[in-house]
Amino acid sequence: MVIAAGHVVPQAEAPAALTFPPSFIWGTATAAYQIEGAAALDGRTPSIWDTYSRTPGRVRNGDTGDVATDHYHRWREDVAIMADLGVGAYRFSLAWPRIQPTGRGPSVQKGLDFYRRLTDELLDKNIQPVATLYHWDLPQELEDAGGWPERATAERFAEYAGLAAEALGDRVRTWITLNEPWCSAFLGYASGVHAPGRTDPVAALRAAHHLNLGHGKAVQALRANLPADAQVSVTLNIHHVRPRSGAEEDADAASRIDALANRVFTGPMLQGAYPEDLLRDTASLTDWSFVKDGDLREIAQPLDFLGVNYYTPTLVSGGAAETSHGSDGHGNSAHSPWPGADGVSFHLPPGSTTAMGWAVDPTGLYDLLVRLKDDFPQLPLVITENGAAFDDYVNPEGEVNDPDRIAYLQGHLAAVHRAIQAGADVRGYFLWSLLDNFEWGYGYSKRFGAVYVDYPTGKRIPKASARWYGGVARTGLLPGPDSDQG
Ligand code: IFM
Repeated sequence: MVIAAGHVVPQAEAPAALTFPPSFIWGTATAAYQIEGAAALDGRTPSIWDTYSRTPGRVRNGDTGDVATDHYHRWREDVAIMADLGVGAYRFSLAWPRIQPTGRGPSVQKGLDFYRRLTDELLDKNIQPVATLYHWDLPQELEDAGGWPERATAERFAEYAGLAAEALGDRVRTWITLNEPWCSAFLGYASGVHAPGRTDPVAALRAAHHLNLGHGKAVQALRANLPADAQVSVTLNIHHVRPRSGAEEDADAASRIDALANRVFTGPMLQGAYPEDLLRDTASLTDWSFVKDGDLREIAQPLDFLGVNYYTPTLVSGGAAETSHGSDGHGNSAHSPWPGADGVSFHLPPGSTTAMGWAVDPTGLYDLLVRLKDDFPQLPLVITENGAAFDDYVNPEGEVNDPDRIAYLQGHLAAVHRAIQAGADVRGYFLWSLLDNFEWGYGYSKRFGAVYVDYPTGKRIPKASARWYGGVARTGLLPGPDSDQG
């Protein structure tokens, strides 16, 4: 209390730090094509992203992942940075074209050795490795043979999963099959803003099914090659879809997008069936006869947790199509990534935005986690990505101060804490990303890292948010929004 002019004025007290469970896992995340570079070294062959990014006009500024952050050579330094921060886990992806270059046949020793060295170093520093098998870098030869719209790609993926587990299962205990299959299917084959850049809505639906099938087969291949205590999962970018109003047409729009974004994956993977409304909404495009007998049984494999990536909510309306938000927040294309949802309009949710133009709204994360708890009560959850891009720069003192990112992370971690209080079984959080990196169609123009990368030299500069996050990871205590930053 403060006494002023004879009155007692209540003073805002600094909010107390929030305490996370001692077993909560604090990590950072990256993906192979976004950071590794060394695109043609040690037997690696092109993936669809090499081809796509080398195609003029596809990626901003003509950027490619040829060098990226040069993590392939600087991995030891990057692990040391994580150790300094004090994070307990690192989620990275294995580059399929580095391990099995053509997507067929035996593995390449040099490719596997890179991941052996990396994981040995992580374990040495008490950082738990979490490997994602597929973060979008399909070997180009498999795309030339038809890519994810073809069933054979699911078979190839399972074979690769078995090879990877056999080679690395002695040191990696947590495995994720696919990262964000929605992006692979619908941005890759419908809107074309991701590799391979096709714009065929039926191919996108076929791709979604074969990604589901590949996931189910890969889970089985992993389990067959991993110790019994290994953890196996998938990462979905579950969209938290909100209707713009209480009108029936807006609710219908939200439900359509929920089916196309979320239930197209959670249905078969977690409940053994495609949702009826999805089949109905897409019936004018396909009869789904590419789903064969036994597929759904194969897809619905038990998982040890669900990986959830969240950045921003999705706001939609139905009725007459509008162009209020221009796109769905995933790059601009004349082609929709939402087959069968022609009348749906996308809107920018209220509030401030990140450098991606994505609304900052931690309530979306809270609502999403609570919904997942209600829908799948037995399934533990891990936030496998959350973070934000801002226009970071190095100041004359050589530092990078990023208070907006700290505020973003603080707000979202507080939402995770609230969700845990509300009963959601959230086991961990991985900040996207450890490093600034190749942000797909946006090239190097968007910086998501907790660590700044000076691309011409490769120099790493931990941002203020890295120090802040390290403090949270080391203590399990989340400071209030206005506490000293960094
Ligand atoms: O950079 C991507 C990542 O590869 C997948 N999830 C979203 C991130 C930010 O767009």
